[in-house]
Amino acid sequence: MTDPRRPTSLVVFPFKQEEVSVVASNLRIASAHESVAEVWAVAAAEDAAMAAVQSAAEDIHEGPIRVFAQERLGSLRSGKGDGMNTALARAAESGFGRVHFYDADITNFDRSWIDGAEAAADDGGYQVVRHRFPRASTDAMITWMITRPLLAKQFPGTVLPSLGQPLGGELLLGRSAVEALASDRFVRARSDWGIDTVITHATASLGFPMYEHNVLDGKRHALYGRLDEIRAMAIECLDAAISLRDRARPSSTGLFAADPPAPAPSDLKHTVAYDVGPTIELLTEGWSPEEQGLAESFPAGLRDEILANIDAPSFDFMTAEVWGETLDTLGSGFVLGDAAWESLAFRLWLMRVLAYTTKEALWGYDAAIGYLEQTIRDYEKGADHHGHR
Ligand SMILES: Nc1nc2c(ncn2[C@@H]2O[C@H](COP(=O)(O)OP(=O)(O)O)[C@@H](O)[C@H]2O)c(=O)[nH]1
Ligand SMILES: [Mg+2]
Repeated sequence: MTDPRRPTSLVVFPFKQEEVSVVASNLRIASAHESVAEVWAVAAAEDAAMAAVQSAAEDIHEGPIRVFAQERLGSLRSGKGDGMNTALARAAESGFGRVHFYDADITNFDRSWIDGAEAAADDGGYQVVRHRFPRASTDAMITWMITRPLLAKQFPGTVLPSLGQPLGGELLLGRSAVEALASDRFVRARSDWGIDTVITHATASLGFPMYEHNVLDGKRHALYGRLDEIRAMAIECLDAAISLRDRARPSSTGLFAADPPAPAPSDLKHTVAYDVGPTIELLTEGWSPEEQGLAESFPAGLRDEILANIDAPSFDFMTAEVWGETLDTLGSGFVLGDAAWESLAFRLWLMRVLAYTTKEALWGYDAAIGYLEQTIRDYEKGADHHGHR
């Protein structure tokens, strides 16, 4: 029997290049929590950013903090996945009862994030508690346009299309989930931005009871400007979602519960999450003959609309339905690491994001989010309809 008063949770912050004061504040908050036995900050590399966090951590005395660099464990670009997998491997060998992961750049992190996850794990016995929070209607464009549609198409009728934030990096894993993930070779290989997608799929398909917990004030963190700042993330998350195609289907009877939907804070309702004008310019820049050739292999109607972007930006045609067909074509052709495929996939995603931003996103927050949710239900229904698994 473990002593219920003894803290047994580990909190992990993967970090690369973040504001040191923000990281330090998060380390302090986590290590001061009475459920937390230890805090780990896992750096992308042994570099100046790691040294700065290490030095800041030396001034924190609330509890033990370890700062170390990630190991090379996976087979793709070495990124956040190696960071999370390094922590999972070490945690599986230690005695922690639970492991929390949080992004290091959250500026409104406080003890309520830990409380919320611990409470769901205590009360409901959930092995996986995922934090979910409201986002601006033009934020989360990888989640809404890539990950959720592909989960809906590939795993209709399971828990996966219902998850609000399948890419969320804020979650609690119970001991069994930590051990299962640490010994999962498919998860371990995913060293890049695809890690969150494969962890979400793995925990669901292993049948761990799962809970989605609301963080009412939203997650405040570093935002971006032109969408090419998240180009690698979009491409790697696309590849990760496609890579699940032939993986296990979660049973539809797995235990899943979530906090009820909650209203978004009003400032979020008026935030435009990225710079639209400069992003439009990316549609026409730098088409290579190889990329053009790939676009020519798309279904006839679609092909001409896509290729029009060589001369002038054009994206109104990329409706939810057309995007669904585009995802199908990407699903059978896209090759990670192939420059022409990456450029084309990124550009197609931009077309979809811009089509939505300049039309449905203008309807106001609640209507826009309602529309996005409906697109996911439609992708899921369309997949059922076509007898997809
Ligand atoms: N260990 C490690 N952490 C990373 C790496 N890349 C990003 N991170 C961290 O992963 C978290 C999420 O990254 P962020 O850029 O905030 O993604 P976003 O919030 O989805 O835009 C942050 O804490 C980053 O510092 C990496 O290569 N290794
Ligand atoms: Mg962030």
